[in-house]
Amino acid sequence: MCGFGNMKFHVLTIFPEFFRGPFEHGVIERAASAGLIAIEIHDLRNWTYDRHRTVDDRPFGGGEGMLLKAGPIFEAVESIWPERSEGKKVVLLSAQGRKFDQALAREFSAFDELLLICGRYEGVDERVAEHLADYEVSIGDYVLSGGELAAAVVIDAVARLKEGVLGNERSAVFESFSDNLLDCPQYTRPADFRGWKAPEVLLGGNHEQIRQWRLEAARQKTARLRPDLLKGSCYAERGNDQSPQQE
Ligand code: 9D3
Repeated sequence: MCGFGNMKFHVLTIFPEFFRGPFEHGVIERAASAGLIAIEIHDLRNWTYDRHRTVDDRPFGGGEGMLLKAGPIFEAVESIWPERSEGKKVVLLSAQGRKFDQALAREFSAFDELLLICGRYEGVDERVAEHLADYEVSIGDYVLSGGELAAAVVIDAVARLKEGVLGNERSAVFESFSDNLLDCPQYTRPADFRGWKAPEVLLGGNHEQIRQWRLEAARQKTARLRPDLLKGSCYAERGNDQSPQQE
């Protein structure tokens, strides 16, 4: 576990309705009900003062599309947090950001409050990244329509690291990516499904054999699907001496 005490997430968005769904299920909903985390959604248009509640404008120098203006975003953050402090961090979700990963999720889980700004349109006035945000974060190398889904991903990954959010404390500690290996393949009943058999070794009670099979199966699956994870891992140099695919 990383963070102790409860944690508050603020989301600044032009689509507040988007967040009705994602946090109303499972682990995150239970953590919010138990008061371990709190999530507040803020409509960026509350910090506009014109008749059309304008949040966007055309880019200087020309170019496609519209940008989110700096003004409403700065005013929103300054009214949500009249004072900034070490435990409060502003995170801009943008396609140009540093890639989010489990290490950054752990770093975030140590803070008291996060304020996530969701980009939209073709982007956000750069002064938000330069002078307001503590972090500029992307969730991966693909194009989304905006930062809302990304904010939901970040909140999910961070919230579940807080003390008490998962029923079982061990789950967050012994998790995939903690040692550069994917989880091992797992099977449940029936042992024979449409002729595809669960590995025999898992049906017996030899725990040492099972442990060895799982490690080797995880190593092989990681090598096949995520060879990038194995680089620098202590499992990278192991010979292909065991064969988990056949029992
Ligand atoms: C001119 C090129 N633009 C469109 C293809 C760049 C661009 C602008 C705005 C690309 C995406 C977006 C909206 N995306 C996000 O705000 C975003 C995002 C993403 O697209 N991918 C991964 N993580 C994130 S976090 C926010």
